[in-house]
Amino acid sequence: MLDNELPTDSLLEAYGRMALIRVFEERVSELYRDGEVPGFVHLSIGQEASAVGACWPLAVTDVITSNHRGHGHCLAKGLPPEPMMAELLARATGTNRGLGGSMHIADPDLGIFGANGIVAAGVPIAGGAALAAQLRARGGADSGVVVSFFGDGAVAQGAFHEAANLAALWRLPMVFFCENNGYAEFSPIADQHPVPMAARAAGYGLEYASVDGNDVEAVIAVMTDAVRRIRAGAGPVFVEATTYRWHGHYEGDPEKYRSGEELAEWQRRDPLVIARVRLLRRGVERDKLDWVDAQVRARIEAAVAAARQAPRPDVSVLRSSVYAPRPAVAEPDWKPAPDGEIFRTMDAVRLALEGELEASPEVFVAGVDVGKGGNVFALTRGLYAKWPDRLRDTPISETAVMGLAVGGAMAGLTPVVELMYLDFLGVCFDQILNQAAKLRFMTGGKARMGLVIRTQFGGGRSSGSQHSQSLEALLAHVPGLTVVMPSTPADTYGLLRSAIRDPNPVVFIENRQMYGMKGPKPPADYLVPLGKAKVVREGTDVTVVSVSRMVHEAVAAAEALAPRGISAEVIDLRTVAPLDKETILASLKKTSRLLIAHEGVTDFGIGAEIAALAAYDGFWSLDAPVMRVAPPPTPSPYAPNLEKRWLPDRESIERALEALVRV
Ligand SMILES: Cc1ncc(C[n+]2csc(CCOP(=O)(O)OP(=O)(O)O)c2C)c(N)n1
Ligand SMILES: [Mg+2]
Repeated sequence: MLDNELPTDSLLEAYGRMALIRVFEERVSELYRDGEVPGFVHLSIGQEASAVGACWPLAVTDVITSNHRGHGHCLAKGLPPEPMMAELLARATGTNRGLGGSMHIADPDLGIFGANGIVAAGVPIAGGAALAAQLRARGGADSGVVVSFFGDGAVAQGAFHEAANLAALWRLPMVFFCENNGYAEFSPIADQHPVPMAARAAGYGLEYASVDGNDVEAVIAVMTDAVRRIRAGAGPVFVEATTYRWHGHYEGDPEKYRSGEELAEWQRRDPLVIARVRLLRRGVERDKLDWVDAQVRARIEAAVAAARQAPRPDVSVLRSSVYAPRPAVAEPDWKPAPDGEIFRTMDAVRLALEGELEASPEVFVAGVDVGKGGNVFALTRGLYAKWPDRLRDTPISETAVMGLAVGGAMAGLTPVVELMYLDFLGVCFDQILNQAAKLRFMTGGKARMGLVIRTQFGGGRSSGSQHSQSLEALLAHVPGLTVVMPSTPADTYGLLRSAIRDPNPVVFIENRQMYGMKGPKPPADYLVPLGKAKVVREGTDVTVVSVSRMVHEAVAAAEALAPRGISAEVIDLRTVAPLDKETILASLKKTSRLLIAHEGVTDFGIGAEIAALAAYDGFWSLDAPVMRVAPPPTPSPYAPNLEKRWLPDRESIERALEALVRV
């Protein structure tokens, strides 16, 4: 018996699983050609042994992440073909309720954290799932394991690099499973990578194993060994499975980049034929194998027939899938006592984190210097000493950090990750824009995505164009995100605690100019509802809508105008998105005039959205044009005199209000 050799009944089982993938995808190819499957389809025919072998040692509770070529991975992990076929036919009964399609098949309950339309995006998400497994094992020997599937092309992505570095550093329980099929889209591997995969793995300190990806017994042997050792506490492993896809990169690919001979060569190494020949040699009757094939065919035909009969998704699924229902939080009726305790915004952040870390063992905090370093603004000081395993200092790898949040949330943790400056959004935007914001939607509401990204911004101290930006509009434009910008220490505390308890991805944006600001300290159980604005100053002549530090400038402007007989009402949005339209419209009805003041540049900023709300829903209330006070559309300048001109303040708001009430 060879080292790799499986018991015959196990090899027969593996053969059946490969046949299921083959027949499923052959049928999908036909349905795509006939126009029954819309969108993009990438088939893995020829690669079945790597999918089946990689998932072989996994339990339901273990996790995989996949890529655009993910049908085989999902079936091998245990997803039944019936809901998957229904998904491809865009039916309500599909795995993702018709909101995902081929590139986004997922079922978190089966440990399938998703195929993914963004190359390499699943790898940092796998890191988050692996952190969850590591935290839950608490140093014990029987850890859950995560297998991240990706192609040779994905190894050139930054997301891969950050995730590999972090996993090796933290010894996360995961397998980097590279299906090297020789091509990334149309480009051969030699045009993509200057060094072999083994050299890359060594560069990260990852253990490396290569395997014939068309030999299911060989893949099972390598993976069984790797997974056993990882469960026992060994670090992550990079497995390179050499294989080949028979179909084009996508269905319809003209395949100009490869020869018929090359394809024929690989087809002679068909993973199903290899397994079949071995089974025959080991005495399994040909009839038995034909029976397995016939069973698989019948099952797939029935899946197609059922999917065709199934209803199309109802339009209501669109709205219901974006946000998870928020827990009811009432507006607090706390009134600070005149001689009550005072605290600073920075204390509010620390105390809110401390409260939530104490309240739930599922909460963890990760980011650059948030642990031992206590954060660059000293916001998390002291927390690491209490929870060394849940305060995680990370390398400067913001994509990997956001992946920890996405994968951790899907695995049921409550991640609170830090983006040191809001400006650094650019280096990790995919994990926020395409993963955190969309995975609940694309899984038809199934994926848990309760996470918080804490960050800060704040112009006015010559921090320059790359450390000052108020980018809330960029985030508010993305359906699925909740964007919070508190303006007081008490709100910071109450909103941050609510954000951590919220089942949606929340970007929590603090203003660093206010970290030292003092204000009344609310009781420990103080919560402020998300999505609710607050009238912070009542008035009758004009409404000012503002957010974050600009609220204080707006209130100061309103106070300055009061002696001149101008009564301005000031609304603090607190949550930018979703926007509290009711509070704005109710105020507008009273005052008939609207000014919006914010720190993000004027053009395409949140003021434009609020102006559109007023122009349509508030049209009959308006007695004057809507005005905006916000910086001009240039990056923020360094020179203090220029920045002072650039940034709105109480004087510019006051001037605008005076002009507006005269219209
Ligand atoms: C970030 C990103 N860049 C480019 C693409 C377009 N694209 C989709 S798959 C692919 C090739 C991926 O190659 P590989 O990782 O080797 O996987 P394979 O297709 O060979 O299975 C490309 C370029 C994408 N979806 N995402
Ligand atoms: Mg490839």
